[in-house]
Amino acid sequence: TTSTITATLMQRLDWQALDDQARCQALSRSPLIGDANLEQQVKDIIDTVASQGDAALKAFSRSFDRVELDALRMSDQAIEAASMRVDGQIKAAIEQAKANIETFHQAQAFKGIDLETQAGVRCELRSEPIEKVGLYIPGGSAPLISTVLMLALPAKIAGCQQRVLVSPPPINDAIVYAAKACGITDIYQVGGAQAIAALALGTESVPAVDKIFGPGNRYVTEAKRLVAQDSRCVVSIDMPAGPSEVLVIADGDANPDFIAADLLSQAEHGPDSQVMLVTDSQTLADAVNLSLSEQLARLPRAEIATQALSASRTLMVADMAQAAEVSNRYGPEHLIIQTRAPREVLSKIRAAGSVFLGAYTPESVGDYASGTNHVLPTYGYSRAVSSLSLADFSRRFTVQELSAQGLQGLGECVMTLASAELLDAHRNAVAVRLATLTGEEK
Ligand code: HSO
Ligand code: ZN
Repeated sequence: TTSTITATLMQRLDWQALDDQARCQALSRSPLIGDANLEQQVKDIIDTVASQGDAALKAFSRSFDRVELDALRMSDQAIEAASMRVDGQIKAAIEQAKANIETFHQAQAFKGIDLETQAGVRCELRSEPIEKVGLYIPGGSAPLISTVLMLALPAKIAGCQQRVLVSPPPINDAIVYAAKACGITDIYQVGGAQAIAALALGTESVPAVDKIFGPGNRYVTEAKRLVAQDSRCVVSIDMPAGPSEVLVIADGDANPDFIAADLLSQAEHGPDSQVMLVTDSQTLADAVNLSLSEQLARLPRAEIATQALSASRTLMVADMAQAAEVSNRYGPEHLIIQTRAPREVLSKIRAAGSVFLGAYTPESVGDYASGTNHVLPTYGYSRAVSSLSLADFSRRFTVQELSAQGLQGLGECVMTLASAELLDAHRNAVAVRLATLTGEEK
């Protein structure tokens, strides 16, 4: 007999009983907080930074962060002092994570392409590092030391010359240490939308960059979206960002405590985090629910996690093939597969930011230290956007070179297409050259 009644923490739905509209609903994310007020507020912040530069950044720090700054840039002595205060065990953990992340990202080096598409027509694909990059590290209740590694290491490996890190003051000592360990020398104590504006437009002390990376709250996300479209600057952003999420595919063999722990690790990120369990086992779903309530009780961030769980779902499916279908439709940021044959399920997976296979691969290992990047597409963008990689810190460009013989072999084709497009100057650029070549032969 069951003496304790455990409340169902996540809404449970039977996938097969749902019609298409209900299935859409079951996989929906909470709407991104699209408030017109937010856009106007952030626009005002960007304009103030544009007109007042450093003075604006200091004034915003005074009112938003309650910090009085004399210098925005951290001095070498301040970086050194902060690093000294970091515990040895944390330093060792940072070193181990760093080594793995370096290994995995170094292996992503671009190899280039150099070939002939037809005789005498040489085409190349080359890659160059983006020169100036801005890395945003959020402050707040959880100082994301790991995000420093995930951004600064690929930027360094890619060869980006100027790597600027910004974070709201006071910057956590371990963040400063990690930045230094990853070769960052430019650290600015500025956060929020004003930091994004500074990186996009430049101020007296903060240099303008070519691309801005990193997660942040809704002000930061909105600022990234706005500066990417601002005619006063030419700046790109890494990817669109929404709240963090995980989907777990599990069968009756899975360990419910492991799954509950994984769901909670994502749920503790924020009240808007979303966690999904997709399983064919009623027994497992019940056991996970029980374990969730037990583990929740012991979590310092229980309140945040409980809120996240209340907007999360357990979906009952017929089998693992259907579980993969559901996951592909959702396109999760993180996908954990805890089943008898996880690689069999993996072979059916089309869209996910990062995948974690088997009982001994919690999402946490990828968040910190396995070597993969934790900056991943959320909100279903995994259907079109890739997880952050070395390629995001460089740009590709092409080169072509034709020999005389090459142009003779391709000229007719180009002239025909140019004529068909009614673009005579294009046709002539080939024709004048071919004329000199026939001239030479005579
Ligand atoms: N799960 C987060 C990354 C993170 N977790 C950082 C802990 N620290 C988004 O992928
Ligand atoms: Zn995490």
